[in-house]
Amino acid sequence: MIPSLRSGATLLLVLAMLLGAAPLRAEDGYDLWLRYRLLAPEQAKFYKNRATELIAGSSTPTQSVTRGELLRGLQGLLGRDVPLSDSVTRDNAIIVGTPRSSALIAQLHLDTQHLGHDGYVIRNVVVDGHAATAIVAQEDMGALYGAFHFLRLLETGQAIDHLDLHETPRVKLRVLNHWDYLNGQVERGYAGASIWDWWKLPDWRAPRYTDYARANASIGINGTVLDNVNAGATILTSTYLQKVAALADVFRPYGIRVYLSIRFSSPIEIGGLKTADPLDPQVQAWWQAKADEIYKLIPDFGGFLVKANSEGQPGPEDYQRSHADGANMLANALAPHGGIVMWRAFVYSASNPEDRAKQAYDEFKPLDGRFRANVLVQVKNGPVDFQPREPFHPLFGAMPKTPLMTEFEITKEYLGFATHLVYLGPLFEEVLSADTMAHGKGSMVAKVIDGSLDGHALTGMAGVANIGTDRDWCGSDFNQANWYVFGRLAWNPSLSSRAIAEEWVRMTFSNDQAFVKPVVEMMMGSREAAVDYMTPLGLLHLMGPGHHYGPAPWDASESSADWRPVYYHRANRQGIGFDRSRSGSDAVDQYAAPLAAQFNDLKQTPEQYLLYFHHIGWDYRMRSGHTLWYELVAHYTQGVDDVKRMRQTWLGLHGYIDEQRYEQTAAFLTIQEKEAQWWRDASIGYFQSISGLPLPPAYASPPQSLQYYESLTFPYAPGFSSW
Ligand code: GCV
Repeated sequence: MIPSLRSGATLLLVLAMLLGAAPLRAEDGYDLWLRYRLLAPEQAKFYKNRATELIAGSSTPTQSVTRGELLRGLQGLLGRDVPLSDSVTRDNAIIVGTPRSSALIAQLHLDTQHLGHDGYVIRNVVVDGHAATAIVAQEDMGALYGAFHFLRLLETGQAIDHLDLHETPRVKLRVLNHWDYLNGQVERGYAGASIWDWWKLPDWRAPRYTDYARANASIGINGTVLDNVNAGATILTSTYLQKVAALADVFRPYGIRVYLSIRFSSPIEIGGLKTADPLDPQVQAWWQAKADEIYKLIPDFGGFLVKANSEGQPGPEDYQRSHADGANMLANALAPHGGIVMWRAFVYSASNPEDRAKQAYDEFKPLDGRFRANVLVQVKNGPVDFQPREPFHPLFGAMPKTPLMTEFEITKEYLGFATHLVYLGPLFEEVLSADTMAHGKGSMVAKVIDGSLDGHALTGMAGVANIGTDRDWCGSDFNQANWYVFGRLAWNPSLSSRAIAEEWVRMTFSNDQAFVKPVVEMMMGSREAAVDYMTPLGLLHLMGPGHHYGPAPWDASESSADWRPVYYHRANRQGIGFDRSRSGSDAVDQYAAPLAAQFNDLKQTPEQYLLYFHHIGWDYRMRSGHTLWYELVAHYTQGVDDVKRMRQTWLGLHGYIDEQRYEQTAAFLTIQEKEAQWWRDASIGYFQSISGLPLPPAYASPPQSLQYYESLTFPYAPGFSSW
């Protein structure tokens, strides 16, 4: 690590002025983590001496993009143009390419076969008697990923003298899922409208599409599903496929494949058929013809994502066929073209009296081994629905014959929308590092996802995008970290969320340790803070009906029982929690035997999942020695205190970054503090009305009546309407 230049904000300002640059000029967040701002003089000087010239081809679109990125990055970070060269003319050149594209790379005789399509090596080498840094790959895409990695080293102030880095992604399909409608609305989107301007496509290809592809490539994302899983049939019409093809053209040099969410009943809606029965030969022929049409326009089309027989979407069960029948029919149509199907396991039905948390497992576990080789089953990280915390989904580890993708929600539907600062890295890491025990100890979810547990080559990770037309893409600067951490973990699910937070902070804001350290601490604690002020101790789904904003533990207004908060917490005079033990819904037995035994036993259940698995008395003694009621109040209060601390931390960081981004974060933290307090007060007020217990001494009563909290309404909350 190169030593940081200074420890106070003043010196940086002085240096910036000496350099003649406007100090910390306002930024609107558009540049994400690819800002490439001039490094501190000592750092820039150090790297300049190690980047004297650039040797990079440009005979394919991806090569051109790679070369352009290195030129742009080096110019920005070092403050001067790095000359391009065809041969090594001096020490410390940067050479990038593949043995096929570059004679210089070929003469290094590095083994690149094992790097596959996306892998790369970054190594200090000697070429023609000169020291150089080589970014070497087997394919162009690997070289682009390597170039981004190299620039990241500079942006985060890493040493580059003894490099010997080998990287290959552990997951094959690293895919964003956009919940975007063709009318421009984004379901659960809090960053403006959809970035796809369908009306102007295919003729107008907005520059933002290229910036989007570039940002994704920089973190290894290699696929995007353009439309909402609640899909209409229109996306498959010829008119729209032309538009999709235009986007695919823009994304191709960046290694991003396009996928589509499809509506299972499309053969009826746009094909004139009377049925969408997957075993009907006419239906099968329709999908085959549709696949042929798509691949004529988009030869590298990725495939389909399908939400079927879930929340009102049509599906194979409408014809008494199974999910496997439906998925395989689509997979047959795509297979000749190399396409795949991502079939979602997010299924539950209000007419099924079974615990909602059990329904996906009940339906999919028996289908293990019945899916075609080009089908992945896409499973949400938890059994209910992207809650601030829930245990990992019991399907992980339970379907060894089927490749399972995990689906994370990057957009913060249940976590305070755009304004709350909640870094999702710890949530993702908690799930990926959870041990399913499917093949004994060490059977982590990450190993299910990367295929190593059961020997699958087809692997994937999906994240529901938080991207919209806002200048900063994600609705707040800190929400960008959630896009970033998703990509980095999809590349390597074993990375630490703390390390990722640190590199993101350095690239997005500053390399100054006096800024980096407290901000990383703040980010790392932010998810737990949200769990505490929203749904501590295993509670979940207590958000307002429909829009999912703010507390509504009292709510029973939803048409479907399993959308109602009261369904989830089951609080009564005696106690609180959903009994999923063997004496309750027995969801515990969907987990591998040792975990089932642990979760079934109240005393052994981790307290963070307590009320998810057990209904227990208000006076139950927790490990702390306090009663459950006391702990509940303490957790809610702790969450608020944590946010107060986050805000104080940020207030102490004024001057380290530009005013524009500083001020917005400060304002958003003020909103978060106010709303954390609201969550705490409303929740405690409600649960107290049920338990009838006094607040523990030293804990403040809610300032308003429960009726007041219940009376609040949120018309036009973003991300939700009647669609
Ligand atoms: C796209 C939850 C969300 C819905 C979402 C659904 C899904 O229910 O609230 O907006 O629909 O999950 O993942 O399909």
